[in-house]
Amino acid sequence: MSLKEKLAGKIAQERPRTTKLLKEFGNVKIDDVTISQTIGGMRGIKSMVTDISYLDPEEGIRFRGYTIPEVMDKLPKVPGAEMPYVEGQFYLLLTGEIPTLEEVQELAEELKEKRVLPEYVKDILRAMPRDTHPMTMFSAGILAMQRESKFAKYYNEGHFNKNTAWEPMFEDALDLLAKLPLLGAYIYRMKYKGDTFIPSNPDLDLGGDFANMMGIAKPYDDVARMYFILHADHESGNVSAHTAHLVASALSDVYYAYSAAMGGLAGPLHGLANQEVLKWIQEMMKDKSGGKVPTKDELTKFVKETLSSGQVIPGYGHAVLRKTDPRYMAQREFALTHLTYDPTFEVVSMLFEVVPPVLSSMGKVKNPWPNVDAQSGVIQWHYGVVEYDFYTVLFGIGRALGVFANLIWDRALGYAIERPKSVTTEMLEQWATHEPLYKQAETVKQ
Ligand code: HAX
Repeated sequence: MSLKEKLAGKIAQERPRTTKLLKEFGNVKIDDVTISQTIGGMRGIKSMVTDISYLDPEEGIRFRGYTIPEVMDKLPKVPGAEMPYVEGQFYLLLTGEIPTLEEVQELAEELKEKRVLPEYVKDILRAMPRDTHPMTMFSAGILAMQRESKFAKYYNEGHFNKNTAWEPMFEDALDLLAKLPLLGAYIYRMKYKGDTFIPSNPDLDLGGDFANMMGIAKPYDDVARMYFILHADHESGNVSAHTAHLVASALSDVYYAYSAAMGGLAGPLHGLANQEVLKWIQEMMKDKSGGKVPTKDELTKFVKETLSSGQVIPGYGHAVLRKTDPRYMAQREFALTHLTYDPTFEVVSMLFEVVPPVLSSMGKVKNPWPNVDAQSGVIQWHYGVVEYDFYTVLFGIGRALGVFANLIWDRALGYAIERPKSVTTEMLEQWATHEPLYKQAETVKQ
């Protein structure tokens, strides 16, 4: 059975659950909202639905109910490799089922047929100044391909129907997923490797082919697979996933939604933190410890200096997590096994000891522990990807797996256009002091 046929069966099973909740229980209250949540980035407000992944503050992420070690153990492995197929993670996120090797290979073959980066995308990238950030190029490349959208065509030709709208979304998702590694590798080789390109190899899986096109030898293929699988999803409220959901809720297609999401991922408080971590460590080693691994005291002093200059410690803290990110631990485990002596990894490990007590002593940081970004850059650096402003592009390729699965399900379950309500500062002041809200009506009228 093809992935699309399997998904069609799952959608038919799931639709009545959503319909029943809406029709019979639509008025059941699930949350209250405080002023600090409203001003403070809607933190913790339960207002989105997804079955693709769930982030428990203490335990970390589960993909379709599976922990990271379970996913790594259960997903079919690429023959001869340590890590599973990235394609298998997409299959799992989309269907909730661990695929068989045969099912993954069928999907991998389907994606291989779509592995072509249009020439006009290359022309657009080449027309951009070379000092453009790779995330800007990545987002622009995705947006440029919007003309290929099967969903936009289906809608424009007047075929829109709530029952079938997920199908062209599915097609767009597969088309774009197959092209993202090509787009990323093209940007990398154009920007940093003197316009020398390595063609895609149809014998390789998605992760293996990405390593091939980057021009990096084994075990970078496994690094790529691990990286894409770990970054696939982090439930729906994070900036990139939420942006994609919001944009697609206006019946925009996958290309528009994902290009917009990449603008959010490029922010230093979100995906760009992985580049910030490496930059921060390298600058510290250069300026403070003569290029050597600093002592624990030197490192503590540097962490405190960073904080007193008003900056955050990149790679530490999280809006939902309250423990060390299991994505950090998975990468740390890989680094402990594979990275023979690496001074940057030694500093990353020292930071794991030094930073949490310093952040805790500030009294306001809710989570002093490392997140995924504290560890990912050092592995890339070790295998030769020393251009750290490229790291968020890698995150962008991986994040597509979860975001695309969500966008397909959003359409399948007919989720509505997003339109939360805003209030004025004056209204908040009235609520705060329990004064009557007589002015509210007037403000709304204006
Ligand atoms: N260093 C210094 N201060 C920090 C901090 C850190 N790593 N993490 C939180 N704080 C501060 C906040 O800035 C905030 O200070 P103010 O009240 O003065 O504004 C206070 O502690 C409370 O913040 P919080 O409730 O603990 O955290 P938030 O939910 O507001 O923010 C962030 C979560 C991830 C944005 C935050 O921890 C941060 O800026 N971390 C560093 C950047 C980073 O690593 N980002 C990547 C996160 C993972 C991710 O999305 N990857 O893509």
